Amino acid sequence: EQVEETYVMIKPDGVQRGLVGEIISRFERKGFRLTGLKLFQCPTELAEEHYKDLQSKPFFPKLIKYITSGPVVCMAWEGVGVVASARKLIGSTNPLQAEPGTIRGDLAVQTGRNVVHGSDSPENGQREIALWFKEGELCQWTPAQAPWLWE
Ligand code: YYY
Ligand code: MG
Repeated sequence: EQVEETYVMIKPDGVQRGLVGEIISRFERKGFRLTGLKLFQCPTELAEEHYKDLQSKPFFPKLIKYITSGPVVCMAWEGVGVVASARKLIGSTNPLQAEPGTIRGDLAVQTGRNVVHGSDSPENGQREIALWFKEGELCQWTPAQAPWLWE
């Protein structure tokens, strides 16, 4: 059982709509470990680097405009299975196809306004955390709940 890290980000629509507490709560209650958290106005170059695999897509310019249109909330979460689990909590890319009970299924209607990002692999989790956080912005700590969450 390999400990993984994932990068989760509340996009500008989530911040503008006042959903920050609601979204963080869902991850917090689940039982992974939070190792990084900040409100951040993303520069264009960083958004382009983050989404570089999508550079050739027709929606890329719109996506970069959206992600840089206001502050985002950057999070790093750690734990066994956290990458796939966070994607499940988030739901399908198109919110109309996302299951009820997921963040996108409960809180969004359009792919272009789907309120939250989650890394799609452990490799991308590490890559994205290194991209969005500086050294010294991440905390290794032991939650008081640890023995009640992890055997
Ligand atoms: O990982 P996830 O966010 O679920 O989807 P990706 O395929 O990685 O696309 C990233 C991002 O791009 C998506 O959350 C919204 C946007 N997007 C879009 O605006 N239009 C599409 N047809 C596909 C993706
Ligand atoms: Mg993706």
